[in-house]
Amino acid sequence: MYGREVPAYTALVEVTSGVNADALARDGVRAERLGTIGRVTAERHGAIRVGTPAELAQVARVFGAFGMEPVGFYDLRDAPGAPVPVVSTAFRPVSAGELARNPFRVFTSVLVTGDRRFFDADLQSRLEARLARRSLFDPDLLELADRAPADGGLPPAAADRLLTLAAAAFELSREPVDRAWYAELAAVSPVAADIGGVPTTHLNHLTPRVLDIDDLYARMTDRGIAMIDEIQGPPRWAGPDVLLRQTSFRALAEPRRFTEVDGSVEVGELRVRFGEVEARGIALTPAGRDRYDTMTAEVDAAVAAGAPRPAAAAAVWARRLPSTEAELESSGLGYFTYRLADRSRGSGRTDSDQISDGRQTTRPSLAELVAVGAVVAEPVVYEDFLPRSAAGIFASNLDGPATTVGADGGPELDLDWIAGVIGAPVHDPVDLYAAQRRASLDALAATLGRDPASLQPPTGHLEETA
Ligand code: OOG
Ligand code: NI
Repeated sequence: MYGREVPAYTALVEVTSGVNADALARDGVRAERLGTIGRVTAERHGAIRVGTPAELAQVARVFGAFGMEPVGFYDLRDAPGAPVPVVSTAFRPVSAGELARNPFRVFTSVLVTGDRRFFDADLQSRLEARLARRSLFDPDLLELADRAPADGGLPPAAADRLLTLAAAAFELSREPVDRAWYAELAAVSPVAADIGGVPTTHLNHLTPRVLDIDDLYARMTDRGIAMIDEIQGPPRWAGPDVLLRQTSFRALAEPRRFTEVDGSVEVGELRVRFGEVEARGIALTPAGRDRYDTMTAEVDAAVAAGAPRPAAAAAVWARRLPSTEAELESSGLGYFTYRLADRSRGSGRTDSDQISDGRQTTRPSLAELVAVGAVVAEPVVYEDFLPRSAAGIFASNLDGPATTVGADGGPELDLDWIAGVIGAPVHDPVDLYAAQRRASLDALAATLGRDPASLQPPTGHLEETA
């Protein structure tokens, strides 16, 4: 559906497969360190935007039918230089097994109509009145979506109907757009216009995963496609891939029908939907994330002082972050899972080889087991988003930034607010990564016949490399 609607997306997917095939040929098994080529090829994230808490609650029901649960909270309203009047969460599978089967997530934003920094009282009430009159989802879709998890699945015909209705719900509407109303909202925020200025929601972009985003960027540029100025997120560097790097090309003009002030219908165009691609790296622990935020601030300061960003980033990253995956693990800055080494590959001692310290023999710590190769650490892939990159992606694709009208802070919204709206818990990404790591340690402890409490992951306290 999306490829038919946005042919440039198909081109992006083609270039992405070319880059991935070449990375696989060049790097062999290393290319699949953070995901099999099968998973990486299938992987996508989409983005949608809705207008009200009630619409968000319905979105949660639709994605719930596909095993996708809300994870994380992103507030884009005070993004520096690029405020967007929305807060967001992402719907995705939460277990590693489910993610392997369905590597699909949807970044979902809801308009904050009550935020006075964007909407005055009059605009708010007209906006809310319009939003209250529309319905994004067919009642049959919602009914089937509720039935799927409740019944543990749907019979094939009902499942097909669920898929058809769900895909249709995210198609671009062919209904004419009220030109004056759209323009009024766009003057406040182009994202507000894309949400409240049209009668339905639609997939804003659909993002494939690429193994070498620098190569992708160069190939798209060679094809004459204007990419945004910089890749968002971590810079290119020689150390391990962490978190998420993203880039996009500017929204393409799409024909849309407009109702004019005199009531006539004219064809015009809107630039709203764009192409985005991403490369995923290792999930960082809270200590690692703090480090990342510090590094980002240092790079910004160097750029503000006149340094070119790539050089500034390279210097800061080389100074601040361990340059190998093993050090990222031992420093406690990244999330890893642990398993017993495959002994047939002769990869070292096992736990039965106790480490003797003087006269006493003690059971080795996790760090010791990893150091001697008895236990193998595998990186946990970052499955979520980065607020600053999200703001950058939003901003780089809009005709102008949001204009804020008032200085007062908007309503305080957080993860619990989204949970209240949806009527179900919203996962904190950190809890999910930590639980995945803990589960692997518990399984390892069971294999070794040890007390799980004796296998503790490294805490992120390593002194920064000088
Ligand atoms: C969402 C922008 C954020 C990402 O990948 O960070 C996003 C939107 O444009 O609706 O998709
Ligand atoms: Ni995106």
